[in-house]
Amino acid sequence: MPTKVQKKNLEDAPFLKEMYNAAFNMWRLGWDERNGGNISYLLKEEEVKEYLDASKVVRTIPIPTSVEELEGKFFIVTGSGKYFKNAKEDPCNTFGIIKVGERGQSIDLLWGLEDGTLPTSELPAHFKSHTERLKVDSEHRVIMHNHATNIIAMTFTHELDEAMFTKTLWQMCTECIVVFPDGIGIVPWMIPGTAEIGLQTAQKMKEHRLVIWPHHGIFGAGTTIDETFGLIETAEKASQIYTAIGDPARIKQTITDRELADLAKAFHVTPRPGIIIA
Ligand code: 2HA
Ligand code: ZN
Repeated sequence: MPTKVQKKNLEDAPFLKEMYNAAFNMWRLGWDERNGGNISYLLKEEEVKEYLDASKVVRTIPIPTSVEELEGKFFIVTGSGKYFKNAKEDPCNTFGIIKVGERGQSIDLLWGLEDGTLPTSELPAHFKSHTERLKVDSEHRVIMHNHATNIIAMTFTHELDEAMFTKTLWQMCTECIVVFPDGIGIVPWMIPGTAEIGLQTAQKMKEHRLVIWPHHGIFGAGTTIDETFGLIETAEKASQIYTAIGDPARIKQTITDRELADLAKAFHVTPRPGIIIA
């Protein structure tokens, strides 16, 4: 008789720990007040199957915007209305493990969201962004959204021109151009949670791993939770410095275009064209 392989305890899964630590840290940093923020993390099938029987579906949830390209893929996602403050203490209600169903028209919940809640309200933006990032980077796995305070502040005081915004951030800390040479995408102000904001965010994700929602927050994409968190953290730090400076007229010196070009060369990154003139 074939012996059934014992599944490991999901509470010990490294991907779950990464999720609750990221969510908790985003709250701790003041970026996710109340139920703000959401994360989705593409998991490998083998990874999920160590912990779960993928044929055991808890419930099937229809999704308004189909994502055919993601059919059969597994994700761990944050739940709608969840307070990241509680993420560490309440993982089985805060997070859900889902599999995208046939033709990407529904999702099967395999674990979590035990109180009956739905996955994040920003699922359209997450799914469409995953689709676009996977086209440009086969290692892509994480989409993260939060309400990074100084990024939001800067969307009131700075022009919302992508090239200008990117250049200002690059000038605020030496490491910025190295961490996000692809620059920042910015969508117009829109109603959150809609298919439209999801589509426009994903369009920007074709060329940028950071997309700003004016007066709301930021989306980041990356290959790991740490890398994605670090990307947002770096942009937020640059915005914090911009905001600490206050009136840009107070700036007496900055990193010059020549220096930005030298930095990019030294760290072997290609800055998005049309931003620095050197
Ligand atoms: O409620 O951040 O954008 C979670 C959000 C919506
Ligand atoms: Zn939000």
